[in-house]
Amino acid sequence: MPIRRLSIIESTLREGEQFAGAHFTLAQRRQIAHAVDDFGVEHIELTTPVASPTAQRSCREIAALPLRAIVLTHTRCVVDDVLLAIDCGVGGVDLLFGTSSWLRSNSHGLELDDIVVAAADCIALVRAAGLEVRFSCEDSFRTEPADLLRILAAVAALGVDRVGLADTVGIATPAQVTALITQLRDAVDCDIEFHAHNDNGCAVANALAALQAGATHIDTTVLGIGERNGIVPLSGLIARLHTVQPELVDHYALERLAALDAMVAGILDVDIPLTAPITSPYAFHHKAGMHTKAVLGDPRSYEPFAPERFGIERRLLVNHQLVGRHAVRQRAAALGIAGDDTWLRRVTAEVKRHAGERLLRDDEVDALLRASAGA
Ligand code: HCA
Ligand code: CU
Repeated sequence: MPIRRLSIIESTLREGEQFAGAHFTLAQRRQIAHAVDDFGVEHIELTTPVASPTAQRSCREIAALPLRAIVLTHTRCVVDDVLLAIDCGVGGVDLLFGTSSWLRSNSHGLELDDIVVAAADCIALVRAAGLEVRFSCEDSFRTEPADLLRILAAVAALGVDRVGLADTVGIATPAQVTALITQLRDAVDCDIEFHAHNDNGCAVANALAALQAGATHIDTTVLGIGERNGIVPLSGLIARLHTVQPELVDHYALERLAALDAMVAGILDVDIPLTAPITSPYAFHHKAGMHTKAVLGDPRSYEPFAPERFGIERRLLVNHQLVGRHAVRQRAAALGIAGDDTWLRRVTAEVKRHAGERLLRDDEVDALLRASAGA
């Protein structure tokens, strides 16, 4: 089914802070909030102000920034926590409850009806404050579907703006996500949020399945950071949607994505993962001769989308043994060197001979080309 709506809930300042290597200063939190806002996300989710005095200060400060996005804070279904969240000036509250039998027996010990009662008080408080309210079930995919639907239908009837499903331990398959969201779509009238962990590498695929089955909101973080190996990376979601339904992501500042990932990687002192869609340093590098030949003819031969749309340049590599003569000719032309086909074949063979031992540096390739021009 075509996706009709998408809102991104950018949770780098909540789920992202749960990444083992993350600690943001207040100034960095402001910087990240502005950057994701400039990118154009619809919501920014913050750590609960109950976490620490600094978390509370951050929540108040970020809620007061002149941002286009609605600022939300993650909050347990505890009345005092909800009152503090409201007092911090946020635009909405993301309530959550553990509903799997694991969490019901090992965490809070409540029965289903008690969960709905606890949620009802908190939902009423947020609604009375005129703020957006969401209720989500942690570990939705290890909760009995009948229990899950019963709780979410009950909170939807209490007037929440959104209900959420969370694949807390990253075990769901796209088919399971499709099935559960389809059932939920029939059970509630409100918006549906989906939060996907990436333990099995399926977070982006699951987010797409959720949207196609009728979810409206997807949680992301920059670089996908979060508990364990994280959740849906913003760049992964954008790549996925740009491929299937580009009009859904066209209004975001796509040309800012690479700088956003680089900024957060810099703050965390990590590299952008080399497997990251779009923003990997290698996402638009072409190497083998067959590839570079076709890309020189038409980049679409080996590119799912144009790097220019993201403000990134493609590169054709000539420093290796898989090099083809078309790429060599192009590099030579950039140096102002041209020659006939015999020359081109000879210099390509020369590059291959040297690069058979190791990858060459760019200046080494250029020296070979210059030397062959003089020969
Ligand atoms: C957490 C759990 C959570 C919540 C997701 C949500 C999860 O770390 O508090 O609020 O929908 O993965 O279940 O991130
Ligand atoms: Cu999570």
